[in-house]
Amino acid sequence: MREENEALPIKEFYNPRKSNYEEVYRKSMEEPEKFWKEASKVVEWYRDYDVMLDDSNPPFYKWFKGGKLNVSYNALDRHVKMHRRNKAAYIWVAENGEEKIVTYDGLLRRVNNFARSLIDLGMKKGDRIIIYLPMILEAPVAMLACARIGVVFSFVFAGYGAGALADRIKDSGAKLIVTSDGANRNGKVVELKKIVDEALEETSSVGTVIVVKRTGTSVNMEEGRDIWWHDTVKDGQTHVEPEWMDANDPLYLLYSSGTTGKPKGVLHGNGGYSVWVANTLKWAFDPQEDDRWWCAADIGWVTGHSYIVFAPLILGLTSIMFEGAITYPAPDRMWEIIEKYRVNILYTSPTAIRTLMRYGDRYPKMHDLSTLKTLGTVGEPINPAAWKWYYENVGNSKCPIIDTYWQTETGGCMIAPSLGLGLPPLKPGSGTFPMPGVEPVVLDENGKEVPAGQKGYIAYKRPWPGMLMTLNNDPERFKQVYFEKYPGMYFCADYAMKDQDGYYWLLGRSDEVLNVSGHRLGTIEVEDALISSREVAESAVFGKPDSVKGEVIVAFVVLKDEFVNDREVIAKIRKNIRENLGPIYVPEEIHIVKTLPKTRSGKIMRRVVKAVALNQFPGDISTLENTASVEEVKEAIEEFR
Ligand code: 6R9
Repeated sequence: MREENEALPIKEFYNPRKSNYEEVYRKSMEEPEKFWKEASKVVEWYRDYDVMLDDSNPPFYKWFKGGKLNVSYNALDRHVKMHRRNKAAYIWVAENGEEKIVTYDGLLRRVNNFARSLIDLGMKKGDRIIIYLPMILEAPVAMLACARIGVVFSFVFAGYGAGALADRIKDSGAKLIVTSDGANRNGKVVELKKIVDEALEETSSVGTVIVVKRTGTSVNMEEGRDIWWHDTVKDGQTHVEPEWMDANDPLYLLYSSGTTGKPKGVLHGNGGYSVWVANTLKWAFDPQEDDRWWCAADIGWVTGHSYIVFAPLILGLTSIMFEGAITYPAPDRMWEIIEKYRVNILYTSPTAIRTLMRYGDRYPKMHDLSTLKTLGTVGEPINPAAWKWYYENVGNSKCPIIDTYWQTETGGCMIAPSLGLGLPPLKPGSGTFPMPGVEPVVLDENGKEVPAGQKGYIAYKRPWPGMLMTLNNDPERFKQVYFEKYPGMYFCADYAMKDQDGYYWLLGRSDEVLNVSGHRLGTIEVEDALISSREVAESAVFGKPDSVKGEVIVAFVVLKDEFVNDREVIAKIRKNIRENLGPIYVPEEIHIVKTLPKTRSGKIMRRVVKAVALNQFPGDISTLENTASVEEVKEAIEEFR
């Protein structure tokens, strides 16, 4: 399946300064007490912990029990006291190109001022609020202000609609919402406040709505409920004493991406989570004091929480924070930002890379990308063709690609090359090895470890500090979803393979498995093969019930621009798969569409394609970005019949 491995030399990015990955990893496995004592010093504790890990009530593990700290103190005050007072915490770039630089001192001031407002509005430790904001500075300010006073926030991505927002308000029991009048997206305005108003019609817990003026869109302000941020938050110098939180007090609640049924309210804590995100950023990316770090995710997703807000601030880094879309106003937006702000480390997703790749090599070539040292990806398996394009055209064949595998539930990276500890030779498409403290295992259906080179389910044999504490309102589901399949282990619901050299290959979700003539095939394998065809940009594959074979494979593909008029294109794609994967993998049907249904975080919603194509109920589509794509899928199927 990953045929391009052979053609690509395995790159040696040996980092002689740091060549102790094996030693560090071994220590984390054999002497965890010592290891975590050291690693936990990445944050400053108000009170040291007594017990590294209380595992007396599995799977409700308590890391760093007895320890007290405050995450906003660690993200801000600590740096202001040291030499980073005037260092930029964020270089914020608006969609229209406007920029703002906020220093650590400036960010602390803003956080204190907003924390004061929250207190004045009656918010106190343990209360829940919703943050529904676009990529503006008020987003990290609000998150950190909550962390400062012990309010648990749930950030709802600003691309969600009213129904999804209402579900999250209800499940979280939020008392207050922070939002904005509107959000800029692709040159248009999304009326966020209006969506909040709609959601609030269905819910009853929210008493206050704080509205940031961002787009100047006219909004309805309900007397006694809605207040403007600029009227409420005084821009003075106020000090709000950090609330010293127990390591296992909750920090935030984040609903995980809706690829299955009802969203899960993943709850992360203060201690373990902050130790985990800061260390994993250091281990995986090795950022230096003066580096400019750009995690190009949206703050509304876990990647943004961990690697735009908490980890980089705890480490005292300078981050780029970008409001807009990477292809607006032109497909070179990302490259333009890298050149203009001399970005050193870029962390983005395979979807973004494939999107930009579709526009061709000339866009990255228009810009000086020579400041880049390291490139990262996250969110889905990266197919070798995209890896190669990223490596050659963006990194100029000199930047290692840090492919980070993790989940909302894991808090931070779990499997990724450790640049900070001595990078291993890279294999395109493999996340390489586990982070220190992570003990993965690839198992068969019955919990038996599968031999090297064989595919199985990935699970973790021991808890790690960044793991979710529970699911909101649903401890039973927490136990059942993650700990029932393999008792005593965390089940990821992903397929993986460990190769002869010990490298991990993540092969997609196990919950979308195909069974063709008794062979179990991963949708990702077929999709990888499809997008490795010269002609194909994106694809979604699923199984259709078949009376003879059990299931047959159906594929929906988006073609690269230059192939849209090629009459032979389907035959070529078929041939490519047959040659690469074998005849059993050749889709029975291949439909060409212009776009595929995606979640707002860019994940293709295979489940929706399948349901629409099979004329079934598509389930929850609240996370769907482009509804027009659904019509296209329908039309393609009708035409076929
Ligand atoms: C961080 C994030 C988690 C799911 C996960 C897996 C897929 C993420 C990946 C990857 C292969 C990678 N995934 N990173 N698969 N290689 N580097 O994306 O969290 O939105 O919760 O998604 O994404 O299937 O289980 P989340």
